[in-house]
Amino acid sequence: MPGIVVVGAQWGDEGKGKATDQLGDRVDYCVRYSGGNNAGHTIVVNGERYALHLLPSGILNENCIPVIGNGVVVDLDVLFQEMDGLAARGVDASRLMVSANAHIIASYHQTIDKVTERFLGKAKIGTTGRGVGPAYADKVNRIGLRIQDLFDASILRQKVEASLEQKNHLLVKVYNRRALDPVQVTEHLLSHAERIRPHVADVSRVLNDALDQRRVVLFEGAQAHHLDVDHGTYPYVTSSNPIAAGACVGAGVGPTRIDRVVGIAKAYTTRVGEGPMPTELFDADGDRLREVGAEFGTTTGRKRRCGWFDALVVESATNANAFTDIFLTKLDILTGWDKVPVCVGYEVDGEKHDTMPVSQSDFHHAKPVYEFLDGWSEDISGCRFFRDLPKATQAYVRRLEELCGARISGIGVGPSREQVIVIN
Ligand code: 2SA
Ligand code: GDP
Ligand code: MG
Repeated sequence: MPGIVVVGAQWGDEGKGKATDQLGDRVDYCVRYSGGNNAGHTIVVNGERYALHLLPSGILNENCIPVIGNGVVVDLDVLFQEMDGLAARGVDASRLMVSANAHIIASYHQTIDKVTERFLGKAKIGTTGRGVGPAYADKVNRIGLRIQDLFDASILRQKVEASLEQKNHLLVKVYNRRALDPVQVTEHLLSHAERIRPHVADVSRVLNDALDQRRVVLFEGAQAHHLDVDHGTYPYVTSSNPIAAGACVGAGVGPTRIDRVVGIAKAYTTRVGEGPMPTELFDADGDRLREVGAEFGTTTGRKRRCGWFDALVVESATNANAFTDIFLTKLDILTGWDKVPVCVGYEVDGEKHDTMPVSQSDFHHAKPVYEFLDGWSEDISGCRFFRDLPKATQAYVRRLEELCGARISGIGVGPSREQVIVIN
């Protein structure tokens, strides 16, 4: 099973970092293929917590080569801070490989991200403010900066000037801000050139050669299916393709290379930022899920919106990503409820739906139809086999499996590396 993709099945923060790490020492290459430092992947090893934003989670396994693919947008300041932070904790990041075609997040992308959100007011997306959307916009607009441009100062200068000509106009005339200085921006970017140079590689060739040799390559999705710019709840999405197919585009491997697609689903639902979420709870139950589940943004610290498991949301991700199996996380957080509601349908303006509606307006009005499953009171965080789980917990897992359309192959019962149940 050499080509494996890990994809969030909901709106992110399902525990992809932990699930990726859990595949651990069997993985030779761990590849980020989309997004940027908007991501926040948390891994707990021997009681130590690591929050990774740009580096692939495989960095924590010393036999694994971490790779940043062409589909990622890279803020070099953040990348080096993250590498230095890990080095200070004894984690060596020197084997990192970065695609020459990956795009760069420059300081002006962050500025534009923040002022646009402020300008949008109530219509805002709720971005992480890391400059991710504007960097992808420049990529598609063909005025982006690539890692390889750092090695040609005159090209870089021209590109920054061209890009800032437009942006300064917008900043000064529309947003009433100061213009940004292209010379300063270019000099700052060039100051990173020599440090990144030894990491730059032909990632597509490296990965295809590795797959030819039956090495295990794990493509680590950031964000999630429903934040995908094509398949998510547009416009309340991120600006890249986190879905499984995005791994091929964002790393340079063909679809025939992918053998397994693991959907990561939380045992309930969370979302951060704006956009529809039918099972969102606005009452004490929602607060309880947030407190017990520690549902606060790994990157921004924002409160995550919390609600019950929405089977239609995960089933739709199973459909578009062809999950071979699902890893169900944070099941331990559901301990202590008499009944656990699971959304099995929607009512939209009097009409019943058993799959996610095609129209986004309908999804905004969708009222969840719940099935109430029996809860359990036992602490399950020490369980390591499916048979150790209380009967009601087993029934909850089996029902989710039925509703989501893919086999559940693993369960998270706590944040630590070893708090996992593998189901064969
Ligand atoms: P952006 O910044 O342009 O990608 O924001 C667009 C939308 O995508 C959402 N988004 C995320 N949702 C969940 N988790 C993310 N990572 C961090 C985390 C988020 C944080 O791990 O907790 O710390 O707040 C992430 N990144 C982007 C975002 O909320 C917008 O809805
Ligand atoms: P990611 O973006 O999908 O990697 O997820 P985040 O790291 O943003 O958020 C998931 C959070 O849940 C992190 O704090 C993890 O340490 C934690 N976590 C992951 N799996 C489990 C689990 O099975 N149980 C519990 N209690 N916490 C978990
Ligand atoms: Mg996260």
